[in-house]
Amino acid sequence: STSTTCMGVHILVYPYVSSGHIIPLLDLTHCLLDRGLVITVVVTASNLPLLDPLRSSHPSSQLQSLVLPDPGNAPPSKSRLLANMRSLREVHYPLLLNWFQLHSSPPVAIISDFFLGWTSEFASQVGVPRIVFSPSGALAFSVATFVWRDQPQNDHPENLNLSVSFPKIPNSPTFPWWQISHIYRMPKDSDWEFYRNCYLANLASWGIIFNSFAELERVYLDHMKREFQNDRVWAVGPVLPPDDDLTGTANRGGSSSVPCHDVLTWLDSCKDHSVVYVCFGSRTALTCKQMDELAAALEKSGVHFIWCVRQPVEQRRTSSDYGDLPDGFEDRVADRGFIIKGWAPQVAILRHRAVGAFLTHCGWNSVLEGIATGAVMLTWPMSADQFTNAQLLVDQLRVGIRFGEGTANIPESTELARILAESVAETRPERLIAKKLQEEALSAVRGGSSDTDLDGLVRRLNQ
Ligand code: AWU
Repeated sequence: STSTTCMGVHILVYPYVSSGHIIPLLDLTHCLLDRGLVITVVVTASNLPLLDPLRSSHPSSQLQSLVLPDPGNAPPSKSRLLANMRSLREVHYPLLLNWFQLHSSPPVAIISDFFLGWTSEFASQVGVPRIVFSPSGALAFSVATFVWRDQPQNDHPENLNLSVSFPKIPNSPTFPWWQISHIYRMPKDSDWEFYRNCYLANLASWGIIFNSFAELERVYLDHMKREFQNDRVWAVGPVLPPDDDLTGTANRGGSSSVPCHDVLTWLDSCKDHSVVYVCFGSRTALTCKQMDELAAALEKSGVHFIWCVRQPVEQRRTSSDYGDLPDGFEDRVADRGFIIKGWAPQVAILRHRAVGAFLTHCGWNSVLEGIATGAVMLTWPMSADQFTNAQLLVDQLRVGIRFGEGTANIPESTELARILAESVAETRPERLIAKKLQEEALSAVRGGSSDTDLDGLVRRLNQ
């Protein structure tokens, strides 16, 4: 890494608390530290252990943490996300202001997650630029901008056509608005206002960093450059721990529920590209129906698989809504299935030569990790930007195969079994595309477009 003599400026990095947001921003922090910046990371007490891999590879003269309280019981909001967003502002704003004012050499810029729109107001109060970090792609961010800024009052999303608003995007899908109509159906109450102001603050920020790369989303990144009307739009992804950092990879985002070594040894016994890895991110738990159809499909398909089964993050609905593995399933598939209940070492698994396909909910980190490891992607989007991400994979990049859609569209297990069995065939057309995309992703972060953007970002910060 950079010698400590050429120390860069001091910046504040402020991730949003959930895994899908803090993991990529900590990976980016690793890259910024390697380029000599001095960084203070704002972290809640429960997330502090996630900094361990960073702290073991960077001196405390360069990396500090500012531990602030976990989001408490915020003013009542319909969703956990909004409750957290409000609570983080309520509790952290005054503490952060106090820290800034007392600091002997306060940060010269703030990089904060797009769910922390209020940090724009904070940044202008302390007189430093705020840069948004988007853990989602430029397409998803463009759609959100279109929805929250250009069409806030429109109550008939069905008659909107995305291609109208992005004329420069070839074959852009006519966005299936029903998938985000929940945004439109939100009553225009204080929650809606808070969320919309967050997005408007992001658009008014000094600049934006995407965990994406030019070869993947060029048209959408160019669209965002027109939106921001400046060159302060950087695509620096896929931000991932280095291949040779096995410890950092094995414990990325949390310690694995099974020893990483056991999973990799099991994979060593499998043929190249023969295993389907199944995981729906850090928060999604499957309903009973989804669980039953998927278990039956994995059983009927005969494929080797690793299935990371997640319990609900919070009992938003009664536990009967969530599925458990069918009785006897684990015994019946013991010869070719590896079940992980809890947290899987996802990147270590995807990097193994035996993994050929990735059944994913299309969370943006999983999309990038699947692309960076050359997996054929089976798409089963569940919420948020996952539908947009699935469209990008299937309809535009042609590296994805549609598997399911939310809890409404659950195909029958025999059909799913066929897709699973075909996904690991060497002759799949998607496999060639996946290989090409993987090469583009890896070259972007190894001296290519993402490295160039990252160097440009660091130069601007050091100015
Ligand atoms: P990912 O983005 O794949 O999914 P979520 O956790 O659902 O997070 C936003 O992140 C997405 O755009 C949203 O749609 C939403 C959210 N992981 C792991 O290592 N082991 C596990 O068992 C489960 C997950 C890692 C995985 C990835 C992250 C999940 C940006 O999806 O490698 O890095 O956790 O993020």
